[in-house]
Amino acid sequence: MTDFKRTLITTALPYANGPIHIGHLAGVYVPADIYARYLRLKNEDVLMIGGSDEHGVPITLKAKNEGVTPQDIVDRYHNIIKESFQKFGISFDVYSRTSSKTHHETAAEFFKKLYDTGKFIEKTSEQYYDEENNQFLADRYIIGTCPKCGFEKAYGDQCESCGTSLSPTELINPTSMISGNQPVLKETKHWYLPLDQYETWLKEWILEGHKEWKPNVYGQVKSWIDSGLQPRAVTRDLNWGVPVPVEGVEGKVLYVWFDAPIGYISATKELTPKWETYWKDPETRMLHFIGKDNIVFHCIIFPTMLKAEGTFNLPENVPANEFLNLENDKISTSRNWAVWLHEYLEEFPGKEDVLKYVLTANAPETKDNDFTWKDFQTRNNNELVAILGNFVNRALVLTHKYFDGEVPAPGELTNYDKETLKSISAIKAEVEKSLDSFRIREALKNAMDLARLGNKYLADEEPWKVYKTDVERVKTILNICLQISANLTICLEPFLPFSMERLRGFLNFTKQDWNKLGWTNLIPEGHKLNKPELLFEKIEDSIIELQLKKLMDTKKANELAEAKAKPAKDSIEFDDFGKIDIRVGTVLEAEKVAKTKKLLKLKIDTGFDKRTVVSGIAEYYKPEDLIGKQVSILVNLEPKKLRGIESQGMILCAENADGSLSIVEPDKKVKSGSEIR
Ligand code: B3M
Ligand code: ZN
Repeated sequence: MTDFKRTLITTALPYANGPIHIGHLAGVYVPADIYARYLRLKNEDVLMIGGSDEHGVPITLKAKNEGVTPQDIVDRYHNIIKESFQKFGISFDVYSRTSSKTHHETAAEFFKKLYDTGKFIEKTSEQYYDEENNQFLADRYIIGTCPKCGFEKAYGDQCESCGTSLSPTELINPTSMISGNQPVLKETKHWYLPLDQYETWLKEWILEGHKEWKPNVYGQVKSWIDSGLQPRAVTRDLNWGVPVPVEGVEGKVLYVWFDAPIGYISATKELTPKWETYWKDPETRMLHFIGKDNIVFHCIIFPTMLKAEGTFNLPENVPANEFLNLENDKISTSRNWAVWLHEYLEEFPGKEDVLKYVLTANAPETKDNDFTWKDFQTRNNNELVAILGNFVNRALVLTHKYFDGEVPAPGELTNYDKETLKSISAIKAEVEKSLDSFRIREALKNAMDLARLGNKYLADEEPWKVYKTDVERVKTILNICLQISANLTICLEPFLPFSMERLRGFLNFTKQDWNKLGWTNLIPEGHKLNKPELLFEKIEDSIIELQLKKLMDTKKANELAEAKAKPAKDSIEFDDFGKIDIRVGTVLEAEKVAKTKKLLKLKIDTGFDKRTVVSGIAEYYKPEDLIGKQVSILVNLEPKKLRGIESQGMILCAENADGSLSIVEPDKKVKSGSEIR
């Protein structure tokens, strides 16, 4: 393996058409951040690159739906995303955006070089065109039925139901997302990257040369290559994006997946004049942190672009993650099924690290995983509070109690003391081994072993008991506990940066390099500690219930929105309808029927009599709110006894998709007894 001098970490550029959720965090930003912080602690030369992906059809469609410009949309979400990342402590060295001038220039230049050196093939093909709007329909501008699974809302580039990637002409019953019309086929010219010509090289470079890549990444790449690569269009007929930099070409832009990864280059350019060192010096190691849906773009298409250009480095590793689900359901922006970062930050102030911890402990590294609020609570209460927080708190509080907050001098060490101290270095080695192979979840577990070690040592040694008989021994025990605490501030720094900063505050201790992890005299005797506070707080059931309720409300709203109206019943003769006598009545009295949940007893003025009706609307109306209200009442329905009360007719209600009832009321007040027909 090459010895690298520096590392360039790129993180998938989120689309600026919605805020960040826990799926993005767990898949990309939290692991990348941990890794970057780890390298920085080791004083390595590292850059972490991020930015918003501001092109692509979903953004233009959202703008259209809202009646605003695409620029309005990306400005809005870029700002939300950038701010939430910053508050959450994702330590980008630069967070840029692909609508920037530098990016437009960089992407255009990149395309131009491939164009000028004949790396593309030009092809004219028939593509769908919306005649009403005079526009070609790229990717998501077109929906239809998936030829593979029959899903009716498959996009022109992919079916989200079965995951198949599609081309628009494969869709059955294609429909334009703009006009709703059936589109027509029309000829258009585009530039293609001939991936097929790079197949042999890709096989050598990845399948032979990078067998160390994660099995989920390697496997996906292999199956793409094995099924044969096709030339891929890198331009689109659109007016939002980087214009195709070819003389005389108009109304065409670079395909979003062509320009977006170049965004990593543009962002580096914006950050440092030394950007070329990070992109072209073979002693720089490039890592792409992404989610699994981006694997083909980062392992096949972008590397092929870089190879075709010829002067850039290729990625050394692509530690892609699988997906995170939420409470057993796929996270979805459009269905609002997510925990949104900006909302979390508001609802859980000061608990940034808790979310980082849970997302790492439960990271979808090898398979899809589930985030549940119950697990969030359990990990906080049983791990962060009960193990880490509890240990450092007792070490600090006891030192204040017995030794006035001064680090006591250790006496002679027992074998157990020595072994405990030796374990710190062993833990360091484990954390490194895991982090170096991108097993971030395992690394967190290794790092937490240090807190477990301290907790166990303290519980075994019981200084609060020993103090009564042997104060000197207590000095040694607490010194060791404080050395472990100081080591924790290094060991957990990449994972829990805000909490470790606070812990350093309690210890009155400055930030140390990673290489000091394992030192057993980090804090000298006589060193004065500060007064501690609790490092983590318990999360109560009520907080979790509130979050679950929020999700239940979303679920209900989605069910309502997705519910389909029942088809119409068989037709009837007009005479049949004529038999039904529906009148407007006015409610005179209303009361609950004793011992029932659903029933109300109503006295109704029908215009020609006053009668009693029992109605199952008690869950939706309070009796007092009904008095004086006009209702529709079926008056020639055979009377029926309900709970011993004779009901003389039926109040008509609309039944919503969720089963709730709403009284059908005349639009204007009319005379009681008016016929409804
Ligand atoms: N914006 C897709 C995504 O967010 C895309 C990533 C670009 S990385 C260069 O999943
Ligand atoms: Zn499908």
